[in-house]
This record gives sequence, C-alpha cells and structure tokens, in this order.
Amino acid sequence: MKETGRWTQLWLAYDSRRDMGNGVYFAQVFFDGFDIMDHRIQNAWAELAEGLERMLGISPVNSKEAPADGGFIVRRQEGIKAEGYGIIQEDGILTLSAADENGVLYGVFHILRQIALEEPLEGVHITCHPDNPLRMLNHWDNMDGSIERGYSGRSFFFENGEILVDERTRDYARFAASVGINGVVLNNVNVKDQATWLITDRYFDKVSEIARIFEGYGIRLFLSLNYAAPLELGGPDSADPLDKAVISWWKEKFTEVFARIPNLGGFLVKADSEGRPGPFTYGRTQADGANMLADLVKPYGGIIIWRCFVYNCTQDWRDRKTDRARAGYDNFIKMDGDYHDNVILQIKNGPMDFQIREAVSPLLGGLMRTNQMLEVQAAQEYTGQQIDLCYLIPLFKEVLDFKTYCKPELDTVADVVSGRTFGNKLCGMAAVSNTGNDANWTGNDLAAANFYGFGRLAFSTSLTAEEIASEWVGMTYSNDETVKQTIVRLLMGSRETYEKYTSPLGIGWMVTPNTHYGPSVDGYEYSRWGTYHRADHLGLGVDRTDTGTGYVRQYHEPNASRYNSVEKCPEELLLFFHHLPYTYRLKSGKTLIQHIYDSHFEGVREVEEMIRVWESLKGKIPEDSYALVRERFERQLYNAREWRDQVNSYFYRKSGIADEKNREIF
Ligand code: GCW
Repeated sequence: MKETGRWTQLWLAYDSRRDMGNGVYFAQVFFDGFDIMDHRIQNAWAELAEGLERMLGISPVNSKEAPADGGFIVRRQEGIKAEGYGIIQEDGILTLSAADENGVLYGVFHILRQIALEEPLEGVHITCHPDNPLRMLNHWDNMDGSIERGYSGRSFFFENGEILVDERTRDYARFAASVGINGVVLNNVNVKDQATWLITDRYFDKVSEIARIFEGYGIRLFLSLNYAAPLELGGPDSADPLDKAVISWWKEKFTEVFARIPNLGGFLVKADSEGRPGPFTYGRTQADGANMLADLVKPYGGIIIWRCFVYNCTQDWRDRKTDRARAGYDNFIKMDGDYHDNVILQIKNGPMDFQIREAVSPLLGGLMRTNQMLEVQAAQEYTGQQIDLCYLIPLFKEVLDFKTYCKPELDTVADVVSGRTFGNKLCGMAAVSNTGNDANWTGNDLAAANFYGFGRLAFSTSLTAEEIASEWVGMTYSNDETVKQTIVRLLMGSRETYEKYTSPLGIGWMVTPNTHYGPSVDGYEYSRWGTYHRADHLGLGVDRTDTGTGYVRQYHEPNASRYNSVEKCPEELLLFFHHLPYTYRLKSGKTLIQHIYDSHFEGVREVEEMIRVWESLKGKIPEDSYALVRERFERQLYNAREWRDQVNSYFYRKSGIADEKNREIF
C-alpha cells in the first residue's frame, strides 16, 4: 500500500515551488546518445516528469529531435568522469552531459534540487563528479524484521524470514540515488539464522527483484556474508580459508550466486568480531580470509569489503594493558599490502565505536598499501537514537578533514578514502543506515538530515555541514529564510549540545548497557567490552600515551606527539588520551571537575533553548512534523536531565569537590 502524507517522501516531496524561470527549458526534452529504454534513463525521466509536474506544474515532453531553441538536452559525452555530470545553460538550452547513466540520474536530481531550492538555472555552468568511488549504505536489518540498532521501526527489506518488495523498496532507492548512493548492503553484518541462507535458492528470486530495482537507480546490491556459511549450509565442516574443500565450496557458491542475482557488487564481511566466526578460528590471518573470498568473486567483478572491527570483547576490566582502541590497528597493520586488489578494508571512523567524540582511527592513512573505506554510523546508536537531535554531518566532516600525515600532501582522511592519496579505485565511504519502516523513514523527521547529508557528503566531501543542512531544509520544509535559518541553527548546534550533557572530553560510553540510550556511568566499567573511563576519587581518563597503553604511537607524526602531550592534545579529546586529576586546569582556566559540571548544566539549558527555538516554528511548518519533533524534544530534555544529574552526581561523589556555583547536584 502506498503511504500518503508528505513525510513519506522525505526531501523528494516536491511541493509547489516558485518557478524562477526554470520551467521554460522543459517543454522539450531530448536524449542524445542515451537509450531511453534503459532502466536508469527511464527512472531519471520519470523523476524529472514527476518533480516538474509537482513543483512547477509543468509536464515535460520527450522530443525526438534536438530542440533548436528552448529545451533540455541530455547528452552522452565522453571525457566526463565516471558517474559525473555537467550542466550548462546557454542560448535558451539547458544541457546535461554525462558519461554514463548514473551521471544522468545524478544530474537530473541536481536540477530538481535547484528547482526545489528555487535557484534559477539560468546561466548555470557546472561540472560535478563524485569524490568517492563507493558511496554505500549498510543496513543492519535482520530477516525477522528487526533492525540491530534501528530506531525507526522495523525493516522494510525483511519480515518473518521473508523478503519484502514493495513501493518502499523503490522509494528507498530513489532517495538513495537522489543523494548519490551507489551501493547498498541489504542485511546486518551479524549474519545469523535465515540471513545465512540469503545466498541460497531460498531467496534468490526476491533478492533479485530488489537488485533490479536498485539497478534502475544506479545502486549495486551487496550482501553481508556469514563467514561460517560452509558449515551452516551443508558444506565442509570447516571455514578454514586455506582448506581446499572450503575453497571449492565457496567457488561453487559464488558461481551460483552471481548467476542468480543480477547487479550484485559483492559482499561485506564481519569476521572474528563480537562472536562472529572468522579466519582466526583456524589460526589464519584476516588477509587469508579476505583474499580467499576475493579471489573467488573476482571473475564476476565482485569485491569483498572486510570490516576492521576486530577486538577482544572478552577482556578483563582489571587488565589495564589491553586497550580496545589499539585493536583494529594491531590486527590489520601487519598485513598492509597483502590484501588482494578487490578487497577493501572498512574502518570505523574511530578506534572504539561511533562515540559522540573519539579520536580518528589510526588505520585510516595508517594502511598505505591497502584499499580502505571509511565507515560512519548514521543510525544514532550512541548519539541519541533519533529521539535526541544530533546532526552528524559536522562529525563526519571532522573525520574527513583529519590530517593523517601519511604523506606530505593529500593526506586527509577524505583524500585517503577517495583514492586521491594512494591512487586506489576501490575505496569510499559507508554509513550504517538510520532508516526503518516508520512512515517518516528515520523516526525523528530531523534525523532524515543525516541520511540526506551522508549521501551528499560522500558524493562531495568539500560541501560544508551547513550547506548540506540548508539544502535539506529547503527541500524538505521550505525556502522561507526564517524556517531555514532556524532549523539549520538547530541542526548545527545539536552535536555539541549532545556532547555537553553526555560523556565528557572524548571519554565516551557511560551509557546504559545493551540499549545504549541514557546514562549509566559505570554501566560498562566492570564489563568485558574494553570501554572504561577509569574514574577514581582523584581523576579520570584512559592513559593511551607512552606511559599508558602506547596507543598514541599508532599515529604518524606529528599526531603521535601531539596526542602524547597533555598540553598539545586537543582538549575535546583530553580524556580519550590522558588520565587526569579533577583539579587539572583546562585552557579556559576551569578545573576538569568544574568543566564537567558546567558543560552538563549548559547542555540541558541548550536543549531547553532548542525547544523554544523549535516552538517558534509553529504554524510555519507542517503541523504533523512540528508535533512529532516537539514530542521527541520533550524526551530529549528528559534524557539530558538524567545525564546531567547522574554524571554530575557521580563525579561529585567520587571527587568530593563541590560545584563552584553551588548548583543542585545529588
Ligand atoms: O557498536 C556495535 C554495536 C553492534 C554492532 C557492532 C558492529 C552490528 O553495538 O550492535 O553489530 O558495533 O559494528 O559490528
């Protein structure tokens, strides 16, 4: 059943817009060098027709000849980079040139965006191509319909062990393509039970249906693999990557899978991680495991994306030598250069796990002879679960802008994962998706900015977080300046606000175990997960310097020395790298303990202020959205107060140091 209501269409709602002289070009549309029967071209055309009809009340006409004056030409042009496009308006003609069908789709969405933003197309002269070859969404959807770390309802891909294909599948593909996504992993990286069977006859037909829909939007389909599939699907009693029987089982399996599923890009693998099987079980290396699979998918143009989230999750909290932050690097750096050329290592942005603030993973740019891909999390597992507002694009930007010093120039994470640094072709960015089957797709209407923003940023890493926010608001709500500025301001401040009322200065965690929403300062302190704050009556923080776990040495210089020094360490990461007394003085002149108190009071005040700002939008935006977000803010305020009071009380009780301002601490 097709859902109604504006929110189901996210930023592609195509509400009526002022024309700005844009309508004139579309009376005649001519495709030159593109097959109008091609699925992607048909979708581009359908999107254009619908967008123009709804935004400007114009029905474009597909013409058989090039318009002499006044028209829109879509032209194939060699010399434009893969998936890129150019848009030029001159002499009454608007021309979209592209080297391939994806370029046409992206160009059309670009034009629709300009129309939605009420920007004139007159005189445009741009060329644009994606910075990252791979721009992917990873779904953590399970086949029973649940979503691991999903906060937007249930899966729209799976229910009760079955695969769903409906209007949502197509809409999802449209949204993804409209922001430049070109790869989607359908199922959770924790591959269990029925999901192991996705690579069997049981599901080929339905997976293929989705794959074909995706293909029409320039999106390749990927699946997460169960590394132990041979054992579970009746193959050999082993998953040893060097075992001949295992290799020939996979060989046959891939022959079958690639023959049965069209548009299959390859596989994502979480191995030897959090209880998932992997090559370590057989005394083999990560490279042994990844390369075995990669060699076998290579004949089909397939790739293996191998996650680096490998750490000891059964650590003894008493053991201060083991440092989870070290694990990714320690497990993968030794074999840099040994991974075959269709393997990509997928690296989470931080060495821990998607905290509101943590250092950038030293593997990014640490690896110098291996394809690498950045993984971020749009799903707000640790960042408010789509109840609390947390616009994550500033965080993603910070990671991309991080200078790794792996080379004298072109050394930022954005350079590395785009392939500019080392010249690789297989690289890019992936985000854990924040979507689900809620009518509005992302639980909180405002969380759609993270879905939109991830795609836009992965396509054009030089866009600013603010530009992206402003586009999203203009397309989703309206171009009214007050509305735009108000919502952009809310989005832009939200990450720092969230940080203020949760865990301080990069230490992370302090969350309720398992659910990861709400505070529990010691929730993980005496657990096996390697996520400690090490607070006692004198101070807190993890010493990752030379005197501690030595983690800082995983960075290139000068990063290593900068982090090693308490004076030079960026203050927002102070407790990530250093164990410090509560009386330590920050650059502001405040003591550490006073900073904790102040920032927590401030965080709650900021949420109160956000609510007032949101209330100023009443009547200016659709009431249903106003009300939904207003209700989420109420829950955020409750959450922020809980955090403030628990964190402040905890550190007051540990340290015995009173708040200088004598505010209420419990
Ligand atoms: O952050 C942890 C999550 C797990 C997740 C894991 C991972 C999919 O809590 O739910 O599992 O990361 O990234 O593999």
